[in-house]
Amino acid sequence: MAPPNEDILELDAVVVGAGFSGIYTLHRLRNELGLNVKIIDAGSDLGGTWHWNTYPGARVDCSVPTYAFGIEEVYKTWTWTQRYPGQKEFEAYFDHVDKVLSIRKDCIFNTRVVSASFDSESAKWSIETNGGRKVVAQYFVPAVGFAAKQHIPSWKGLDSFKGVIHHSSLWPREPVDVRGKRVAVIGTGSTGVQIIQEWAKEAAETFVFQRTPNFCLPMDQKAFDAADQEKLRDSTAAEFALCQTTSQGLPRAGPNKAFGEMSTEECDQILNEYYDKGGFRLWSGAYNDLLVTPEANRATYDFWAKKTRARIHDPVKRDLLAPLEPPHPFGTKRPSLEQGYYENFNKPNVHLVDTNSNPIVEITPTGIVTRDNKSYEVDIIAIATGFDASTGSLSNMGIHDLNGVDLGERWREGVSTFLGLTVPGFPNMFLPYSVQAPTPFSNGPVFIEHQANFIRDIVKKMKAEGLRTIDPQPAAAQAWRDQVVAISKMTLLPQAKSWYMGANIPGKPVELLYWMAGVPAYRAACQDSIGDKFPVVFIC
Ligand code: N01
Repeated sequence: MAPPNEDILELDAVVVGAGFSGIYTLHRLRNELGLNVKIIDAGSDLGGTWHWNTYPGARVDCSVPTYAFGIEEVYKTWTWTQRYPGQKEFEAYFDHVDKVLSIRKDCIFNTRVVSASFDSESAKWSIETNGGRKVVAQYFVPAVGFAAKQHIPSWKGLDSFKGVIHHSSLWPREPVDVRGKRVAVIGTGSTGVQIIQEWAKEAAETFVFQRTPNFCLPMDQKAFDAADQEKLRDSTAAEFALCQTTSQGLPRAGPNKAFGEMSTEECDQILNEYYDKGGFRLWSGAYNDLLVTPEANRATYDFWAKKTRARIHDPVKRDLLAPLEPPHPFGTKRPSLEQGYYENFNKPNVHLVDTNSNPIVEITPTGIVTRDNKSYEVDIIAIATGFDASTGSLSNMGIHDLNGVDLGERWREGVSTFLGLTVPGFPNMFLPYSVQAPTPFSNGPVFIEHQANFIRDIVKKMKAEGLRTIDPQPAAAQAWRDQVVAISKMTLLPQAKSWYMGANIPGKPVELLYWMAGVPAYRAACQDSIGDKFPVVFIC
């Protein structure tokens, strides 16, 4: 037997990414099964998306205490200061997570995985990093989230800008001072809205470049006082338990009536109540067919537009921010939660540039030029143009199948997975919080916990049955893909050019990237696959 090569790190499992899904997976495999596991992360610390997204105003818009680890030792020893905490509070939270679960000691930071391939003979993944380090492991878990690959449009002159310019998720850790400056924000998704809210407070002039309006809903933000915190301590376990039963993994049940089953008065009452209470209630739906029935959807849109238009003084801005005719059905692109977003546009120094009518054609050394030849001179630009969601990062990591074909190549015409977690030809690879799973239609940490538990259960089963590898059957993946497509066709989602549909990236196949039938049904499908169906859906 050849002596072990000391330059090669030998592990049971390699996890890529130190965010919620990577940490959960490490915790389950290492702390519960006793596996030798390491996380590799390109960043310098824990947090994943909460490590990278340091842009001004970065804040979660899914509420705590259940946007968090449902691990008792973690939540019982942590106190939140507000319902929707900001990025800094998450940094402190991940520090706390490390104190409780000892995660950092098994992390390799500032390191990027550049290739991974499976060797059938040894039944191990061989992984290489940008520093030339080699790691081998039986299990490979790219846990990179959906927002790891930035989308930066290829505007002419982008590199020529002489001022400060950053993509939102490559933001410097030291603050960018906008006082007295002319600033531009390109993009009005969740990120753009949060930056605009911050910059409009301090900048001399703020130019907002909007292509499609975001149907923002009021954030029901709340600073927790000592009494609130005490109450939360008592209720958190029950809230997490409730999350296990609901469709989106949120601590509230969804609506149980369809639009057609409600009277006009009942609809009005509930729409008003949900809007006034704030949060995503209106998106979760006043009725259960919001994303299915065009009339139901239009009723919510018209209600939202009326409420929003009343907040905007200027008629031109009003028609751009909340048009009478919706550019896409309500909720088919992700709405944001706002705090005074629309009122910012009533200030004379906050300008709205419509890049739908006049796209950006060039970035110059001093500003931004649109197709109508208007030039906007600015000192600072925030590029808030989003991400090549989910597939972008996985397709660029150099992951190869048993025949040496790259995962990006395999997905060139469309995504195919089994359960959104495994891919035929990539044995012992698991993809938490990724494609063809409820990912962005769920409360992230709660949903991720299901997937991490499933990975743990499958590894446990393999150990118990002496299996070296599992690989999903191509037929099982085809059937899963067919389900994703069939569910997509039942909804209004294909009517929007959203990142959910891959439609925000030029050349990316347009298809619904996620599985829309809810977390409990997803969990049941996972359980089925390791029960009686196991020999049918997996090749061992
Ligand atoms: O990205 P986005 P994001 N020229 O893709 C515009 C999560 N998140 O970073 O809509 C001009 O949503 C684009 O216009 P259009 C959350 O799940 C959560 O904001 O394609 N404009 C759009 O306005 C979210 O959904 C939180 O027409 C261009 C914007 O850029 C996801 O991350 C906070 C353009 C991109 O919006 C992504 O959000 C932040 C071009 N060439 C993010 N290309 C919270 O929890 C794109 N745009 C609070």
